[in-house]
Amino acid sequence: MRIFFVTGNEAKFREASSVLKEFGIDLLIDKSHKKVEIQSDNLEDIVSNALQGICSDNVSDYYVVEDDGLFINRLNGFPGPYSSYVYKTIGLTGILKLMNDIDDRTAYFKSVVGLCGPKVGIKLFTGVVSGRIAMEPRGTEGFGFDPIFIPEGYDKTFAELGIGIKNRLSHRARAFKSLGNWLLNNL
Ligand code: ITT
Repeated sequence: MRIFFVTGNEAKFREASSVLKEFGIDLLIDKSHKKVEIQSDNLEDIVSNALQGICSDNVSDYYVVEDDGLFINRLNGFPGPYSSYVYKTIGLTGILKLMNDIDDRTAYFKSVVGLCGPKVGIKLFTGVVSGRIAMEPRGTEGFGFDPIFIPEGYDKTFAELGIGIKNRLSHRARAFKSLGNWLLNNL
């Protein structure tokens, strides 16, 4: 089966398509629909709302959208749903500055993936990976906050570990795996 991923982020698309390939699902990038993002501190609401703008009653294809956030515990979950904006404005350096003098550097990434399509309505799948914020950016692979995120059980950042390991543990891999399992059992 094939599914369209409505996203402007090709790195997200590459990671997600490699996960779904293992389920025999072809993921195609869809740049013709727009992912309309409401402002909310809840990723699930952002995803559900975006899907309502994509899937009408007589939709004939399956679509997914995904919204993510990096949640830093001692910053009360900041940047969370504002991660994209914070990445573009203060960036990695800004986040590291906010973490100066903070000992507890624990954080997690959360992904919410939403599916809509014929007879499906809207289904949501989530994935979380815990870890900590590095002292400085390290590594060249991946995208976004990967150079400053060290997943639990490792000493290297996602940008150092590379996509092979990232795709075994990441928030995105977990959310898309649960989508893949659901599709295998229900469609
Ligand atoms: P869409 O077009 O799909 O919305 P986006 O890049 O705007 O793509 P999100 O709003 O879902 O993506 O993600 C928010 C930001 O969080 C994103 O721009 C990255 O900076 C960061 N992020 C998300 N997933 C990440 C990951 O796996 N590794 C590092 N940073 C990530």
